[in-house]
Amino acid sequence: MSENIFRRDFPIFQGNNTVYFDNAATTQRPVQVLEAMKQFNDTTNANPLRGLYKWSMEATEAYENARHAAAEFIGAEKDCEIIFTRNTTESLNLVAYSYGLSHVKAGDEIVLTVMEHHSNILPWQMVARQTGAKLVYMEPQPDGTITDEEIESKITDKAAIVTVAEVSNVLGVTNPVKKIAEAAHRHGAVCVVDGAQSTPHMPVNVQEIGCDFFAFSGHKLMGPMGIGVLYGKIDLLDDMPPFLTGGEMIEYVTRESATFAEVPEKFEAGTVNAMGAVGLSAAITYLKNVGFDTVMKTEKDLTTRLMDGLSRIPEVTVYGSKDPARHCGIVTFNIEGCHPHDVASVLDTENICVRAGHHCAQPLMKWLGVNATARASLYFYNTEEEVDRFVDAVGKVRGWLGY
Ligand code: C6P
Repeated sequence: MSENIFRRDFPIFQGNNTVYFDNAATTQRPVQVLEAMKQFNDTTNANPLRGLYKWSMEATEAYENARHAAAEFIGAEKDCEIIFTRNTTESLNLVAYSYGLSHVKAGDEIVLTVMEHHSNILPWQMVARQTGAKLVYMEPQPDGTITDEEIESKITDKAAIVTVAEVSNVLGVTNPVKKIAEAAHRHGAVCVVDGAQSTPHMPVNVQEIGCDFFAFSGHKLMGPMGIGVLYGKIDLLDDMPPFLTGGEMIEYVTRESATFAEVPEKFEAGTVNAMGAVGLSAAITYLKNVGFDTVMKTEKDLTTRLMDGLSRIPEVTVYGSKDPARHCGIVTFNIEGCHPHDVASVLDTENICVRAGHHCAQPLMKWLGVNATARASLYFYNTEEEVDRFVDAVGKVRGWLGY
């Protein structure tokens, strides 16, 4: 079996035999990311955007360089279209509270899919509740595909917002975001893409997609937790009210009122997460050096091996497409007669980490006709040996649980 040359970069994998198959929840961090953050901490740490002394100005420069790296990573036209947030959830809430509440009206429709993560459902439920708009759900085919007919029938002139995950965190399927953005614009709506699960696995270009907003998290692509990105088209961002207030997001403040700084500062209230941004930038560099060709090929090969293995266990049901290439390394399954929480706990005794539960996608669970599932999610640093250990252990779970 082939050696995975990237594993040696990850301190957490050294000196143990833990199989980490929960990469859709969060990824591990290579030493290059940790070192970039340590370097910032040890040489540059100061509050950015405020001080007129060397460290603060260097911290500002490091923070703005990270903004440029994020802009380049997703193909944004301008650096100022990148707003740093805490994570995808905060990015989506920013769009909902700021754009949503100021633009959506009673009778409008907010179109989304049943496979959205709760972080891309709850903010829109809030907008619908507060404005009198209606939520309209696009339904996938059994293999997870959103068809052209579904797009055309659900996105109409009533749509004000159309929002979709580029990759589902449960089915792993990639949604036709470009077609969905085009349909949204044809009907005068804006298109919001949740890129939490796509950015770690495939090249993304927001201008090619044509979306108006795009959200992702640093920790899902080997960066630190606590740093996320919201991309927005500058004309829309300029026109939006602030989401949170205070700190350097102001221009001028009187006792009664305030005027606000330009984008992106307008949306970055309080002290920013500069060390997180530096870590995210290092993660982007690391990911680029690995290369998306390698990421996608490794994930496809490992997923093929994993799905082949599971297909030989009669009691296992895998959800979504039968094609491993359409899973982005995410394989969601159940074992007949076993609760997924028991499956995850038993696998843990074999040092295998998978997630079990509703995966923050309860409307999708309902659509699948289950309460919960187990989920293995791979990344390019996983290996064939790990897949074989996982398949072997899954084959024994029923026996271990007394069947
Ligand atoms: N999904 C999972 O195990 P945050 O937590 O804000 O970084 O990301 C939220 C989020 C939004 N959209 C999608 C498609 C996601 O998958 C997630 C996070 C993790 O599936 C944790 S619940």
